[in-house]
Amino acid sequence: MNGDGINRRAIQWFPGHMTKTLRVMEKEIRNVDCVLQLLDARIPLSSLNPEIQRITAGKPHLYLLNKADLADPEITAQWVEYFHRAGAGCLAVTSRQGGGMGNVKKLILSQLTQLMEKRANKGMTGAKIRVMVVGIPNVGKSTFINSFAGQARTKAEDRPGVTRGKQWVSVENFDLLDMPGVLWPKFDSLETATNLAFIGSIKDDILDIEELATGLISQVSRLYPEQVAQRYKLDPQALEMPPYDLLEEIGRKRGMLISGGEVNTQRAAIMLVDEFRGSKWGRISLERPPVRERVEE
Ligand SMILES: Nc1nc2c(ncn2[C@@H]2O[C@H](COP(=O)(O)OP(=O)(O)OP(=O)(O)O)[C@@H](O)[C@H]2O)c(=O)[nH]1
Ligand SMILES: [Mg+2]
Repeated sequence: MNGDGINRRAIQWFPGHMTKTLRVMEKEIRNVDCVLQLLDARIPLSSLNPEIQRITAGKPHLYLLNKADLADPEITAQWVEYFHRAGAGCLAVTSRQGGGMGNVKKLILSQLTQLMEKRANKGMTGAKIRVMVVGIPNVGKSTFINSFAGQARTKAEDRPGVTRGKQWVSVENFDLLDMPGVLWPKFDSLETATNLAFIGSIKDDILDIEELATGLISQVSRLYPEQVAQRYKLDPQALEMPPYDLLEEIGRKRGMLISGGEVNTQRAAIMLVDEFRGSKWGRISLERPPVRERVEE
């Protein structure tokens, strides 16, 4: 589809350092008691890394839907229920605001009751609980660890690829392992790839910003038409325009013109992507849980 056109080959991002991270993870998994996988609350399934699932299978595994402040709260609640129905521990959190960390601690402890009992029987009550924190690039792993610790202990910035090597952080009776963000070598669908690009988990330098912006605006216009129309003062019908025309229209409205009265679509595209990521469009979930199948009686 070229209207929403993001090229599958261009979007696949799996540099050598990610292969290395997966290897480190394979080695370190033996040294931890449980895994916390951070997912982006706006795209819980697209941000769930199948390579992490494979490597960490066999260890207690919890899911945190991070950046819940950016997602549609109703949809996030549905996702939490979706994970619970699948028998998985899951919480929605906003690491940047630091709330809810007490609940995360409780959730970890509730998953590890057997281990704690075993340790108590051996008189090892002082042993720390080792937790590996994993997830896609830029999902907020380091920010989460800083919130959990109540102070900045790791470097966190708004771009993928900030954490470059593993780092242990000790907090009370927990040892948390911060890992570099990692994707996987082959995305199962173009939708997964574009979702990851929209939220900023794929390096923007390798993407065509106009393709990214047109893909984003057409997807969000389908899901949250009022929010897009309101933000850019558009008639609801305008959202039905081909995405590139819509990009031009928005750029024109914002006065992003170059000589001859043409719209600077590059600038408009950068603005759109930045505003979406900065939650200027409101709280938006790009992905919804699969419709629940009816259980046969
Ligand atoms: N709005 C919002 N932003 C968040 C939240 N958590 C983290 N961020 C932001 O997301 C960006 C990335 O955070 P990091 O903690 O560096 O992400 P990371 O997963 O460690 O990234 P890598 O080390 O690059 O894989 C930063 O700008 C954070 O401030 C959150 O709950 N809400
Ligand atoms: Mg990090």
